[in-house]
Amino acid sequence: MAVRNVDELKKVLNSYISSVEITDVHTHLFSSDFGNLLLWGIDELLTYHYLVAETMRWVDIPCSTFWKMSKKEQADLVWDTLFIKNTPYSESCRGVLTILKKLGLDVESRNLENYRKYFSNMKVEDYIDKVLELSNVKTLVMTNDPFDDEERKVWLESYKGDPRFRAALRIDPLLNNWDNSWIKLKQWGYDVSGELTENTLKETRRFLSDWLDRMDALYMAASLPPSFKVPEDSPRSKIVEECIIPVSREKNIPFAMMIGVKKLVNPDLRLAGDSVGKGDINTVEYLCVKYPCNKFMVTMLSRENQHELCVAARKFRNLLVFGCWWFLNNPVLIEEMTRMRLELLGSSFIPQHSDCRVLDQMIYKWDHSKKIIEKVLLDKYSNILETGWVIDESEISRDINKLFGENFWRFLNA
Ligand code: HDL
Ligand code: ZN
Repeated sequence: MAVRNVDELKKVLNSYISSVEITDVHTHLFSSDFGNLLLWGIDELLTYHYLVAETMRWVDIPCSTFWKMSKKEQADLVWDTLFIKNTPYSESCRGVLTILKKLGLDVESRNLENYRKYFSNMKVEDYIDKVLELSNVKTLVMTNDPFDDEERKVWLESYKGDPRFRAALRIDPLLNNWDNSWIKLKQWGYDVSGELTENTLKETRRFLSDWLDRMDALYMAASLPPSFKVPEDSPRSKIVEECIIPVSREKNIPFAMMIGVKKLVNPDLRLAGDSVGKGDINTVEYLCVKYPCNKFMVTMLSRENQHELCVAARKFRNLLVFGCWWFLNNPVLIEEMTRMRLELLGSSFIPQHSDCRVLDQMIYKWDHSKKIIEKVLLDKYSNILETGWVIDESEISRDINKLFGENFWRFLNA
């Protein structure tokens, strides 16, 4: 059916955005195989590190006192501080309220004990089904770290798999902490040394290949500091060019670079202590041009990197830009970045990933982002209608499917 005016457009756009099956390309969730590594429920939601950081701005207890509290005591303090003593304006606070509403709980009651009761009767398998159904996420990609002892044990001993949960091999320790990581590889039977000899590089490639196969990983990923540079005279640069590039080429899988994390600027905040710095787009361009048969997914943490990342994507079809990551995952910046990307790249990018650490967050992260993406797309389609161009409903459906999943799967299969 041809869409000729804004009223028809609004209806068609809303129906497709509301019903599109989503592929969530980056999360920190785990299938039920991984037991307690999968976080869920109101107390995990309230102690999400974003809310911990926001709470510590108001209270005068030392972080060490907070960390000594039980999970319930921490959640009580966060709830009282951010939701009762202050208005929950922030995106992560509002997210908790969206989740409660979508679950059909009485948000107006502000009764945390009642919310806890709802979760106390829930089986995790049932809740996974409920959350994925509510958020319309068909497939999500985990963040899988073989250097995490608890997770590695599951992969080696008990993993069965859930087709909705796909793996990504996360290799931060290899790239950002080689001096300690090579010792672990040696313990695991890889004939490596601290020095990056040919044999060490070969054995490191074998390590990557073994884990990519074991996990049936869709891509390899690493979060990287603002100073991330290739080429440079460093173990990280050598491992990227001598290990990651050849193995991802051989397996024909992307290397996902998540650039701009300044780790632990406030160590007392632990996971909540990381910050942001502007990364170097020259490294992205260097890798894309030198390795045209390799595929790179890139997200950058600094707002100041976004425009040059879009321009770089215009130059390289082996570069797929994805998500509004972490400190960018706020309405004002999601809107700005989505407009910029549509205007520079058309629909050849992945507008969002959830980055969920707590299962329930799927509900709000996608609800909030879809509303903003819909608003921007309404503008863009309206601009086109004004020229006399007529858009068919099937074309809107095609575009939405590409943005919310097909661009990712097509890139993987390219
Ligand atoms: O490195 C990452 O994947 C980041 O997303 C971090 O996990 C960060 O702590 C986070 O949870 N961001 O949302
Ligand atoms: Zn993440």
